[in-house]
Parts: sequence; structure tokens; C-alpha cells
Amino acid sequence: MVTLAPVRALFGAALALSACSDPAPVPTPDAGIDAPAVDVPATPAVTDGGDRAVTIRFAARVGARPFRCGERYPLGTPAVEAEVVDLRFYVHDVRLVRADGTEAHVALTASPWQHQNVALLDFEDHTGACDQGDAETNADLVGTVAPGDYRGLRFRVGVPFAMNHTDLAAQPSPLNRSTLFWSWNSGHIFFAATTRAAATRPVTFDGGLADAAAPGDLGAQVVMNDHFTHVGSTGCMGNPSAGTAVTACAKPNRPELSFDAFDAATQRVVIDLAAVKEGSNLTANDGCHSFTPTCTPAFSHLGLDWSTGAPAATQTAFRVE
Ligand SMILES: [Cu+2]
Repeated sequence: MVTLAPVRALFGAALALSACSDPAPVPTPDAGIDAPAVDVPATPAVTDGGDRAVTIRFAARVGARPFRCGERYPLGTPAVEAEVVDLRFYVHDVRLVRADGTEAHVALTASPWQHQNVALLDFEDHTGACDQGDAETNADLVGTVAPGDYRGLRFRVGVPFAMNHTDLAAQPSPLNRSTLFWSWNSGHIFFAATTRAAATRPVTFDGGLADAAAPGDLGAQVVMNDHFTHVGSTGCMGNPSAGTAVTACAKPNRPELSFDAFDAATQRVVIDLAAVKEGSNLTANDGCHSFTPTCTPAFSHLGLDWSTGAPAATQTAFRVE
């Protein structure tokens, strides 16, 4: 028997509490520590007065279709029809690349979307099922760069270590989004891509998922399954709220993207939600909050090795058009 609306209402409340109840218990630190000394500097700006304005445009798609809140797409493996809920991510360390391979840093102009060379790209507009962010969207990096003949583009996804482990309430926009922040210890959610698909699950009388066919269970019901891809640093050591600074994170989880051929004047960087969700079953669980092996496929598509937290040459989620 299918009773979509009542169960969905029950789950609305449950999801609001559990939507991102990460961080999970902090894993034991292991090899690959990202100590601040080797982490990415926050502000490698070039400002010699001769710089020229540059805009690096992004676009969001789901396969070949534009990403739009309120629309449904076939997503995941096996493919299911899912609504889109969220697509936002931070980028930093933006560089244009010359023909000889040398780089010029793009200094991002301070704005509500850009702070100290960190930018938030935001493709959800709070319509339809998009209930994580707000109405505003941002698809452009706006900055300046030294004059030059540039052929390529490089950037990292995430918030630099030095800016990632502070009190959310003290942070300026765009670093102040509560739905893109875990805690002082774990810091920001660098990349958020969430979908919502109908899934059939055993449900208990109080709306929770049944652990067994216990008395009071309602039996199999259609519920709305939010599937998260939440990427952020894990294994972070320290407890800032107790006065102990975070000194390092075992798994930095900051992808580095590199495109040999990119013309800022005519091209865009496309993030493809379908590629992010490829290989993940969107109705089997609530997805990935960076702490569990359910992250493995999405991390690979974003160019990360989940087991080490290091960048990997496996990304399929970004392309140039
Ligand atoms: Cu999460």
C-alpha cells in the first residue's frame, strides 16, 4: 500500500533533524596529514596594478540538461527519477595557465560571493525541492589577473585549511552558510550535491525506518530519500570550541581541477550532477557525508581518493564547454 503524502510529512520532520547530522565520529588520523605548513595558502594574490579583469564562468548541468530546481532527472546507478535539492561548492586557488605551463593566480574581487580568494558557486535557487540554500545564485568567479596569454585553468574545490576551522558566526559571506558548515572541528562542507528520490522502505509507526518486522511497523511505504554528496575534510585533530585549535586533518578532501584548454572569453566550466551521482544508488541510503565508504564513487568522480583524502586523476564531474 502506498501512502505518499502522510509518510512524506513524517519524514520531513525526521529529515530536518538528520539531513546532515555529520560529522560522524572522527576517524583515527593516519598517513597523509594535511598540516597547515603544506596546505594551500589562502591569499596568493597578484596585484601589481597592471592586472586586467577576468570572469570565469561556470554552469551546472545534469548530463546534457541544465540543472534546475523543480525538475526531475534520471540519476544514479541504477538510474532513478530524482528531484534536485542542492548544488553548491566553494572554490579557491584559481589560476590561469600560460602556454609554457606557468601559472598566474586570479585575485578574486571581494563581494558577498568572494572572500579572500575563496568563492561560493551556487546553482540552487530555493524553488522546487531545493530547500537547503537561498534564492540567490552565483555562477561566476570575478577577479583580476596579470596580463598574459592564457591557455588553461586550474582551481581547487573547498575552503583553505587556514580559513576552515573557525566559528561560523564570526565568518563573512560566503563562508557563513550554516547548511555548508559542520562544526569548528570539521569545518565547511566544500561541495554539496543532494537529490531526492522516492524509495520503498519498511517504516515504523513513529515514522522511522523499521529495524525488523516488529509489532507496530507500518510495512513497506514510499518515503522520500535524500541522497547527499557532502565533501569536506575529515579526521581533523583539535577542538576549537574547547580552546584547542585544529592542527591538521587526516583527509583534506580538496579536489584540484586542471584544464589544459580553457578560454575564459568564450568557454565555461560545467559541473555535471549526473556525473557526481554516477555509481551511487540514490535510494539505498542517504549518501555521503565524507566519513563513510559510500563516498567512494562520488569522490572518484570529483577527483578524490576517498581512502586517502588526496586529489586523484579520476574526475569526470567537471568539463569545459
Ligand atoms: Cu553531510
